[in-house]
Amino acid sequence: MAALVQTALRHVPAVVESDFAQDVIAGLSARPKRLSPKYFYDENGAQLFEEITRLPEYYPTRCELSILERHAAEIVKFIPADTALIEFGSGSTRKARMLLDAAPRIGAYVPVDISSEMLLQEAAELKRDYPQLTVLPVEADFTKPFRLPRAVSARPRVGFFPGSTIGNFEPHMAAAFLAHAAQRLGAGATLIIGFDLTKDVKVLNAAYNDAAGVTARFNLNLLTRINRELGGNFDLDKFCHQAFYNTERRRIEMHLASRERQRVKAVGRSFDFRGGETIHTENSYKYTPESFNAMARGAGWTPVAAWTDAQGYFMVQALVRQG
Ligand code: AVJ
Repeated sequence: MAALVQTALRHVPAVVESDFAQDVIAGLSARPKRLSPKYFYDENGAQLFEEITRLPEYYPTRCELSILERHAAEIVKFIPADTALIEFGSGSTRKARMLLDAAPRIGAYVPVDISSEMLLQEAAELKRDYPQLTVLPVEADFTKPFRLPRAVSARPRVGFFPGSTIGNFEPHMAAAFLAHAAQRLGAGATLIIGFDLTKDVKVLNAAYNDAAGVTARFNLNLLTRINRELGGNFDLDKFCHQAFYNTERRRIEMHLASRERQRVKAVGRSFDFRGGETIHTENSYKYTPESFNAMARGAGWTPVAAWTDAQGYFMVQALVRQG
């Protein structure tokens, strides 16, 4: 009996310990079912997201790039000499490079990202292109507390959080993130942050329901990832992508809807789906300049400047820490 128990224990796969495994078990056991959008970004998901950013319907990336391009000189006025620029969830360094080019006196660049492969590769390429710059990648889930490298403690600190990633957080979590960022970046800190604005519902819905179906593949890739990494048996033909703007809550919701009643296995467990039941995979909150300012003020920041694109679709703001 003891031997049997031991054998069983030895065969418990290591994945049971991972955050991903735990979150999948909890999320698929919850009512309504849910999964965190942070798990979209495995290698394939990161690639699909890059593809999304080039879709004609997906305006946020283009709008933010146009803002950074047009206003870089003004934006970097909020970045003191020898600053450590700390980017949350960097992925590609394309946007940071626009600031680095406009403010060559930035002393250190600290990309913080959950996906180590892309992080280290991008950091190495940046180091090559900016030999004067100290590059200190931090592999961490920036939604949780993490330590800044000791080497940045003597420098002024500017946070950089582009891409409207903050839109993925529930409003109370977004406020908590901003408050933690204020603490972590310390006295005198600045935060440069990009967020998506409310707009015509047709424009919003089209951005998350592209004609080429890339967003659908991006959403469904979460199931592929569970199949591969957590021994799942999701049949992708039995789920479909759903995305719609929830006007009351000012957010795009993405779901994966079960086309029929079915039972699926993952992480060694079974999960039952009713026909039409969904897994809620993402919220993408849209703000008005006023609603964002109110949240930032409540979290210890003072908005000092804001820039938008020609259509008024997207906003980049500079915030300075209160007190
Ligand atoms: C990376 C969170 C900004 O919310 O628009 C794009 C992710 N999801 N299409 C967004 C996403 C579907 C994106 N963010």
